[in-house]
Amino acid sequence: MSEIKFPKDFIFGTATASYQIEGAISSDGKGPSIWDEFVTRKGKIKNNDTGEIACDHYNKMEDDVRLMSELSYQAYRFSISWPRIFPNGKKILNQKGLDFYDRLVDILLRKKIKPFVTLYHWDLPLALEKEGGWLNRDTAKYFGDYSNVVIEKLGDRVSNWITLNEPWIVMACGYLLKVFPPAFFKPFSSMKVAHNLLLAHGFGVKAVRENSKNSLVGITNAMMPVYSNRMDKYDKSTKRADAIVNKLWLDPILKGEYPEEIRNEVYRQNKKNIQDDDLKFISQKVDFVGINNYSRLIVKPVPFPFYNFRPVNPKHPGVEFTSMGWEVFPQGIYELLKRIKIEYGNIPCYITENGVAYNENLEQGKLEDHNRIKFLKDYLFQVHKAIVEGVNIKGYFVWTFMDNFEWAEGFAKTFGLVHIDRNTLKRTPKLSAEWYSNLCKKNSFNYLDE
Ligand code: IFM
Repeated sequence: MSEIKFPKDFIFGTATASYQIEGAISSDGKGPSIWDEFVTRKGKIKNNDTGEIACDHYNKMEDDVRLMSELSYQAYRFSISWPRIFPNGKKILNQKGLDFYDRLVDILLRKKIKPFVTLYHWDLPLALEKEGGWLNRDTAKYFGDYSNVVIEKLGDRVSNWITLNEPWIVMACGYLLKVFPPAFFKPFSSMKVAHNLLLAHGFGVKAVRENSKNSLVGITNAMMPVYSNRMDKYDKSTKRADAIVNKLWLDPILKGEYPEEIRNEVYRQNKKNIQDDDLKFISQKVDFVGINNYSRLIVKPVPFPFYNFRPVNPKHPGVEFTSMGWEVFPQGIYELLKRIKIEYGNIPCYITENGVAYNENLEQGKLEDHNRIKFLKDYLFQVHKAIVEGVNIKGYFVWTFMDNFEWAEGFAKTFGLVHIDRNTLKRTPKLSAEWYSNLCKKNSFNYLDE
């Protein structure tokens, strides 16, 4: 059977994030985020790109939503820029910032596009970084205050909330690899960062429960199946990698405890930071989990304390990589989904991001990205297989609606269904945008045709 049909109420959407698309970094009273500062550091971003203009979505929002609607996309996952709402991270509200998202939600609903709102997709107010950022437990509390304000305003119309996007990436890229702000190397306080992020998630859940009774709330994690480079055994460092990459961000929330493999280290690094009821707070009931998946992780053991693994690239014949250098590994999404069913009680889940960057250019005004369509089909085939096997998957979001600021890679890497001309900012749907549009309309796709 080549027709792949999804359940009737399955939701297909696209995803973006504030700093990656909005631009207008100081318009209407917005304060600086850690990214506004980081992009000015020499050598940190490819081609010295910045999010100053990005896709200028702040000014082109109505046109962007119109295009989404013309393409029949059913849902839109976007994030709120915390420093647009609280320029200094706390206390003094910037009403104009809040009004922007208020309008966005109204316009989406008018077009019958379901909003999924992420409260934190990496643009921490710079003022809070100066007070210690995610190393400071208070940041989690301020996140709760900010969330209360946003949900109080939008919670009468938005019914799906995501507290944090990919806390593992926040920790790994910001506090280990130095490729994202604050660009520290702190392997022996990274578990403090993790705990404070999880606490922030708890404050986000509480804010949803208190301000929007009918809403659903979850967290979005970057998940990857972890393999050993020896392929023959699941050794200690592979287990450790899996505990840090995957379990650390789900076990405390869904099981109320840190994973056994790393528990001692988590408590050691959090001696004065963890308080008695924290795990109870972190494990308040969530309604779904979001999974972002692009590839898998293969690791080799190294003699480094705690972080005793390093990633390695596969070399087997036929292996394919995207322009990010990530292995194309569709079966990985299936493995993760099965794991959610088996290990986490089949909680409802969304694929909140999946997609691909390839090197590509418009040719005579068109972009025929057959490779992206193939990628999406292969991953969706695996998602479908998991649904057939009883995994409770509610929806799927392509990363991303339009080409945008890909963090340290600047604009060099394009994940969008819609091409953005970097000079004119003209939006041109790629062939994949049309293909996805058909999928949204029919709720199915044919594996063999386009
Ligand atoms: O662009 C990012 C997004 O912000 C978070 N998830 C991964 C995407 C691709 O790198």
